[in-house]
Amino acid sequence: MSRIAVCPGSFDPITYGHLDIIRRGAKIFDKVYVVVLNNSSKSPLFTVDERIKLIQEVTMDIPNVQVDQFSGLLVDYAKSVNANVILRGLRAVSDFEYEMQITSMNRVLNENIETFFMMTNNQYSFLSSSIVKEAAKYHAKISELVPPEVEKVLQKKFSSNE
Ligand code: COD
Repeated sequence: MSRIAVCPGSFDPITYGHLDIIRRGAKIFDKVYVVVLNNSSKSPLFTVDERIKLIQEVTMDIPNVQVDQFSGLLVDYAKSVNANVILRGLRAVSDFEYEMQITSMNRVLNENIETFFMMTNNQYSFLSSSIVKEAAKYHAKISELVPPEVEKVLQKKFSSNE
């Protein structure tokens, strides 16, 4: 049986923290679907298509990663691609409460899908898309936080918004 995982997120935009979880996950699972969930409760900076394009660009060298999008229930998406694992990253304790709630709910919705957590790399424990956007908005140096492709589009976004 293939080990297929879904790595869901907003990825608005993808950071080195996300990329680290995706790379490590791709060594454990046969296939990893990186899925941009179109979550209506957030107002993203990047469109879903822009986010997908960036993820594709920075994961191009990982052959068992496929990028996709989905709106609706994550467990339904997982089922549609025969995935039995949801892959998530954990940073501070503050992530735990939210993750526990979503994991428990997903288990109620589909008890055959397991959630697999990977602890953040120490180097990226503080890193989130929100912090990167905030820094980019004020033209701070972000080259250690996001891949060059992402840095470029963030700089463009914030220079044209002024
Ligand atoms: N180090 C390690 N992991 C990281 C880092 C970092 N620096 N930064 C982000 N991550 C991890 C996050 O912990 C997460 O696992 C993943 O990367 C994606 O992060 P984000 O911030 O892009 O996306 P989230 O966490 O806001 O996820 C958005 C979702 C919509 C995917 C999520 O809220 C979700 O699964 N919602 C449930 C949807 C659903 O099915 N609802 C119905 C049942 S409740």
